[in-house]
Amino acid sequence: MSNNNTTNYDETQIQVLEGLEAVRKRPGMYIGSTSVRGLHHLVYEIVDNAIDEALAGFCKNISIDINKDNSVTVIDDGRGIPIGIQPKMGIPAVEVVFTVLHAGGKFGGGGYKVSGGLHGVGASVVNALSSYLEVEVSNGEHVYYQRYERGKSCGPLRKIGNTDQTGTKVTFMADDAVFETLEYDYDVLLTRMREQAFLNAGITIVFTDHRTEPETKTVMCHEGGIREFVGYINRNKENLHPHVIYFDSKKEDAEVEIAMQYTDSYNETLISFANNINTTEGGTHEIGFKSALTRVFNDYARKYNILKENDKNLSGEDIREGLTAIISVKVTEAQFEGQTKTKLGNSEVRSLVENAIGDKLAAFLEENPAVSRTIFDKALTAARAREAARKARELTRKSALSSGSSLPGKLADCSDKNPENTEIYIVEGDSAGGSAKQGRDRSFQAILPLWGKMLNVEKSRIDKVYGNDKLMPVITALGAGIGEEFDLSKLRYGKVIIMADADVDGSHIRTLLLTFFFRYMRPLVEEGHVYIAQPPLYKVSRGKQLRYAYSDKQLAQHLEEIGEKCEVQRYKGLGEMNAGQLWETTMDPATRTILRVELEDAITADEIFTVLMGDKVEPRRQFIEAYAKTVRNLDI
Ligand code: 28G
Repeated sequence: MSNNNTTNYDETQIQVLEGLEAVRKRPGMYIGSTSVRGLHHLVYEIVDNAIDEALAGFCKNISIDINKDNSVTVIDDGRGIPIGIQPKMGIPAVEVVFTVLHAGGKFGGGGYKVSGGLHGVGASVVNALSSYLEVEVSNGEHVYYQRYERGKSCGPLRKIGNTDQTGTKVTFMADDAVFETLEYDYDVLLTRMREQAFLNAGITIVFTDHRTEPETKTVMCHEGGIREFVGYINRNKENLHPHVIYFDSKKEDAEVEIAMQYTDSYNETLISFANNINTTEGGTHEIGFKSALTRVFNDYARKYNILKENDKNLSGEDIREGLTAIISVKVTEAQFEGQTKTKLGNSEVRSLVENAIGDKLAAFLEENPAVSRTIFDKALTAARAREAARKARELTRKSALSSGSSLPGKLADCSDKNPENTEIYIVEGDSAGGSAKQGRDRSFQAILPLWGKMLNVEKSRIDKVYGNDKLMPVITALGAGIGEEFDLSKLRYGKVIIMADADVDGSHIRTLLLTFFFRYMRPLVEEGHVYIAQPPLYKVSRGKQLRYAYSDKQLAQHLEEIGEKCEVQRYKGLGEMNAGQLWETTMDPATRTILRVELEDAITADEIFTVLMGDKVEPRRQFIEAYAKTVRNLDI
């Protein structure tokens, strides 16, 4: 990428758009929310600035420390934010960066900024939302220091010492009057930092959590960049070829890198970035990649008679089965579109990516005939499965038409048809299903009982899903289809609530269903429609007094409050509650708790499902040991 604009970049270009007051009034506008997510965004914003300095070629090391008191310190060894007086404002540039909204040129154009956080906000937003922030700049001669409180400087920039180093150090304490919590989640931050270390080959990121005893420290440096990223994502999967395929291409104002590797999985993992921002909504870079891949593979298959004259072309999905690919593009004038501004719009990027991979992928196939054969075998099997699934789908449609109803026989539907009001309980076991049907409010609650062994979709293709007697009722009841055809707007119930026993079997069913939703109805999970019911674990009674406990802690509380002489019943399953109790404890919106299933990010979720439901036993054991917390969250 060429940075020919950087030379014109001077302090006069900093645009003053709004005061920091606006940020404090409406923090959500600038950082998305004031939940833990927004809190994490503060860290991303500051780290992004350090990464930009690395991208500009001046910084090699970045450290991030979560301090004991939940303040955060970020240090880079770049040039140091300029301390010279900015003519327009008459204050040091560093003070402008921290006190003037949109300073830094993200919006002004002409800047070198290519990475960026949620809404392209910067250091001044972090400052505005911090009870205090301290910055230290080393310019190779002196160290300068300034402190701010709630965005306002506490005094002028001061020279506090001498140094032969250069760099920037920022410490901030998020404002507890703004944020719901100040408790950072180390794993969430680590995932993001690791991603940045992969995307910016060669920089070293040291991430330390001082809240634990001893401190938790992770050092990340990936000389191999996104090649290593693919290897990392595939580390728990079975590869079809040992080396990650890699292409890159540079043009004047755009740069593209692609790394890919096939595994024996039935899923596709395509992750794309534009200017280091994860473009979860896709965009022109993904389109370019997919069309090149489809074209090159079909050309090769024709040339070597893998596809005969009368055979149809392989579809893109068939060719991408089992593929893990990362696309990273860097463009000077990135256009972000879509609901969450994570879709790349630049039209020129499409052909850039297409051309970058075309020739090189064709060459790879020619040079690796054995690998090519394996990939084609897989794609051909995928194509046959997809065709079988299509036929099965037609059959279900026809039988639904002839029987007059497309809804499963076991479903007890609700009378309201507006998904905004309705919910469906997917209930494990016939007897619990019976109580749920009796206990429910039939105006807006539908019940679908499930029983018996559920299909593990992690180990089967889509043709096994169609016609599966456990999953088909779920698919038809929800009414939105599966896979490529899934259409959230057709969803028949706004809330999909999984209700299973609080034991090992129940947990297994929950995980299998969640895996199915994640692999075949991902928007359902992403848009927050999936919930887990929380049945009580104990009933505590004494005379006429009756209480339910949903955890051991709560049980202890109840026992303390109503005394020793009470009766405790431990529920082993939903079936032990009668209809009235089930309603009261687990289904009545006024008294129940239900947990919404949230995806922190798709990459981590993919990893969790791969490891939990896949073939490899050792990674599963390690995972459960290391991430007992995550598994609990997932399978609450
Ligand atoms: C440690 C926490 C986060 C940063 C720099 C370096 C420069 C810079 C940052 O400039 C834009 C351009 C010049 C005023 C640029 C230094 C050019 C020459 C920089 C960081 C506006 C800001 N020398 N390092 N910003 N300038 N690290 N780390 O924030 O005119 S921000």
